[in-house]
Amino acid sequence: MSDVLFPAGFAWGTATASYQIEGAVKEGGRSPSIWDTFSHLPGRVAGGDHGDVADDHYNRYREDVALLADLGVTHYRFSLAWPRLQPAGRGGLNPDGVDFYSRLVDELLAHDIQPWVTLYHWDLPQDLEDAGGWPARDTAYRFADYAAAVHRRLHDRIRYWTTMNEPWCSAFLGYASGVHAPGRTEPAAALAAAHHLMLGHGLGVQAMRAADPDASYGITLNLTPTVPATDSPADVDAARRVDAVSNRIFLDPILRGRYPEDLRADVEAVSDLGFVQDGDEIVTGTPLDVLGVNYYFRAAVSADEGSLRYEGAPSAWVGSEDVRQVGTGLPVTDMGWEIDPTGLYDVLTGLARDYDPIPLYVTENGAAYPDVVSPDGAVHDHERIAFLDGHFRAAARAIDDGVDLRGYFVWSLLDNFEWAYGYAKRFGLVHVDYDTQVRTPKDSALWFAEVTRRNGLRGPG
Ligand code: IFM
Repeated sequence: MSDVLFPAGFAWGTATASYQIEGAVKEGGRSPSIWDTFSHLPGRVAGGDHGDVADDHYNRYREDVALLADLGVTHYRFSLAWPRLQPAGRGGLNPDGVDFYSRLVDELLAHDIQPWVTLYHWDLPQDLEDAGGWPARDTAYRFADYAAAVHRRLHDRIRYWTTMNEPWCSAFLGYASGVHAPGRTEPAAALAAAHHLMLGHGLGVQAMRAADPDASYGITLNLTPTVPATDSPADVDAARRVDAVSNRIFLDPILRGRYPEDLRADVEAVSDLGFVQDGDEIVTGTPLDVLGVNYYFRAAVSADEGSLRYEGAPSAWVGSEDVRQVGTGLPVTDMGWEIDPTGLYDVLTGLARDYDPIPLYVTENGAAYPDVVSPDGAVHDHERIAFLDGHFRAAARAIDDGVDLRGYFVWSLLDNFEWAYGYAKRFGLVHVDYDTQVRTPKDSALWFAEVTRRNGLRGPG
């Protein structure tokens, strides 16, 4: 039986985000972000953890690029810290911030690795939150200015630009359930935040494309295939509603230039979406070159009293607070997320079926496990290898079935600050000892290097 091979030129990479790895929160003129503030509030992050030091990537980026080179990746996806580049969230850029990313980019290019940047991965300058945050329309304009200014300085060497990472999390975990920074629990504000994230995205793409039409522009969405727990009409409708407020609330304004009608009805009691001004949906629907897909799990949902998804926190599913997520009995990762590679296949083929053609990249997929360094000095993370192997095969099946999938980024290069879970959850291909900052490539890193080298997997799909 033949091996599973990916198309020639397929992009293999790993992904990280600034606040999760950089540390150095007070170095080089960086200002506080909402995550600095939030993580230092008592009880918000497990273990009282914060990103003050994280992986100290700011000072160790050369070592980390060498690790990437050992993985044989063609691309590296990382995010730019807005508070490092434009500390006040407006005005001129901070030369030290530009210099840091410029050095990182040069180091990557020297190793023949293409930089793939995300302009916003959740670290909003605190000054902008103080001025209203994402629920305030002005933040969209601030983002577009920031995007244009950074692009001006770095587009000569960065050819792949992503505006936002997972705006669903920024809007609904940040402003509805409050389990992420800034920790607000205001459902109507969360809907406004979602809109302004998309508005900022569209304005940012327009500004960057005007300056350089030849680079690649896109956005990354976390997409969660949602299925009813039973075939009862109530559960079937719950799945439709959660799909609307999780997936289509972004997919439709971005890929079709209009909000889904059923979503408008679902959230009516919370908001009339009066913040959507004439012409906004043309901006959110600004044409893109790629769509980034982050996939972790499928959600089975049931209509019930009160969402149990985020224990103790209000529901992130605005307008569908009666819906809860239920287990289906599949094995789970250390996050408690069910392992379901067919969900990735369904997301990719569903996009190809339901929307106009657009090149797709899996910009994140990976798994947390409680990895330890063994007495032999290695990290034997066989569960992660099995997880990735299953998901890579699902992606290959989607390509075979006609999906225009161009690349795959594993989350994550390094163990890092996993937001409200702090350092308790390890997603890295490379283990990090947070006391010593020693990096140890896990068995999955060695296995992944073999995948990138052969551009595929041993054995049939
Ligand atoms: O760590 C996060 C990342 O920042 C965004 N996507 C999901 C990952 C795992 O939770």
